[in-house]
Amino acid sequence: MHFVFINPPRKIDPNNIWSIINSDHPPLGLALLSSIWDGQGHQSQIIDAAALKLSIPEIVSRIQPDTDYIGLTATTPEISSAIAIARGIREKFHDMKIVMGGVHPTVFHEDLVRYRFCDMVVRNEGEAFITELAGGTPLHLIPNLTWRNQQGEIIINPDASTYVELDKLPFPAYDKLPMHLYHSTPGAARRQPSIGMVTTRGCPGHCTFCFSGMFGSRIRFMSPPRIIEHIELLQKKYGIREISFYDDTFTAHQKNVADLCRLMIEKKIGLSWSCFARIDTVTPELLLLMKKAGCHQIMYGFETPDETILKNIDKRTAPEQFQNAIRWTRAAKINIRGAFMLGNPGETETGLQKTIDYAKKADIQLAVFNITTPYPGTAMYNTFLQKDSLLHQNWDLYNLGEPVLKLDTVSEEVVKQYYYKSYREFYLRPSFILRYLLSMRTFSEFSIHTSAAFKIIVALFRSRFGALADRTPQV
Ligand code: B12
Repeated sequence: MHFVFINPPRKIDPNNIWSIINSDHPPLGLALLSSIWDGQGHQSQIIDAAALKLSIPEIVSRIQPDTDYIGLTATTPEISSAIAIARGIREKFHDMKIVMGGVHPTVFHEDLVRYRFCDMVVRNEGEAFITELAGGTPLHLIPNLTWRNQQGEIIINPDASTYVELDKLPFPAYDKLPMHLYHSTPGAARRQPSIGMVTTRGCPGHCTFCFSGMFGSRIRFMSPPRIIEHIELLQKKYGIREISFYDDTFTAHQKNVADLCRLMIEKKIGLSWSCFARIDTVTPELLLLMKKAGCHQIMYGFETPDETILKNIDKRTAPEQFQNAIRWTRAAKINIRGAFMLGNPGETETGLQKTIDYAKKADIQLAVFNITTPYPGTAMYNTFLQKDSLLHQNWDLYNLGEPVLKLDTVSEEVVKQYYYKSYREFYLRPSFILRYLLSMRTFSEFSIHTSAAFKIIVALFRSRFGALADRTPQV
């Protein structure tokens, strides 16, 4: 049987800063499912329409009539693209079975099937579904599946009782992907070619803005030897020289990270890398070891220096902890990319300025400012939905650059203005520009970062007054 997996193209306003700073990351979920499907004796293809920048008609024209299943993945801002692809395919091939999965379909599984946007939705992890379908298990016995039977009834199968063990998974089907097109976020990679990797699933955090329900609250890890095997494959086959570890909290299990670093050093793996971490999961010793193993940048989610807001979003960190994490990281000679949120519940105009001032004063080398976005499935989304305080449900605009929350303490116009102000104030400081230029070590590093910086500056000036986008829903 033939499965075609599709990563939808991104629909993002070119003035949105994320259209410039987003990485091109391989659709690892789809690539894993493709590996499993082929491993059971079937065939599959992956169309990474996001990396290839394909239009909907171009995607539809690549589908062969003998395809049995179409598999679409979608985050919230990608769902309208996924639906448009499904419609295009339906018009041409009436009987092809369309399956959706990923974060957004997991939350809206019933609606997507009920309104016939697709035939089935796989909730949460997709590996068990693919294994069962490939082995011929009838649909009613496949866990995590929401589907429509022949009578047109919606059936919601029970949740799986277990999660997958990461070491037991095959490698993603990299050979089916346009590997030359992937790269890390500008500013995150020192060397090219670079690529993103995910070595854990689940998150012990409780942040109200994050959808961590997908993979459960118990965090699962790939073992250090398996991570090394994976890295070696990427190095040998694709010449990868830098990895961005996109795990929600790479340092959640300090012993695992320390073991991985020791293995990297012992095996002279010769890789440069960056990761995401929580400020309360690092120690001076761990940071020194990470540096020795090739880590040159950590992204910390500081979010805000305001203690009350940190409590409102259940971040479970305190501003006093920021300083230690920054000092230890810089002492280990690792750069910091700070992530900040603007427009959280309880935010005021003075608070917005305080966040920007904090970012400018702290010893951090890069900063990312996002407008708080309550993704469906999160506690924040549910709270604001219940009190009728979501400004809109145009999923295309759930992109971290448009206000979604109606706040009593600050208007959406002010939040949007401070969003652009944050980038202007942080990045257009002469001291920042000089320090940044001096930190470039190679011409390729210089050209990659400078072209991204140039695009950001153009976007900042074009959107000088931070007008709000048209919110008419697309779907
Ligand atoms: C790497 C990453 C990125 C990368 C690449 C995104 C991508 N498309 O792969 C970059 C930096 C580009 C990115 C961008 C954004 N991201 Co992001 N990202 C991640 C991150 C950290 C890892 C993704 C990953 O590779 N996971 C590992 C793979 C194996 O899991 P998976 O893709 O979910 O697939 C599994 C299941 O979902 C399921 N499945 C998925 N698709 C399908 C399809 C079928 C047919 C089936 C059967 C099953 C199935 O099976 C897979 C195997 O179990 C996740 C958090 C996380 N830990 O997953 C956030 C996450 C997906 N991102 C998030 C967000 C908010 C964004 C942005 C919207 C932010 C923005 N700036 O606008 C953009 C969206 C742009 C885009 N195209 O996605 C949110 C999504 C929330 C939401 N409801 O949309 C997440 C969940 C983070 C969070 N906790 O809030 N992101």
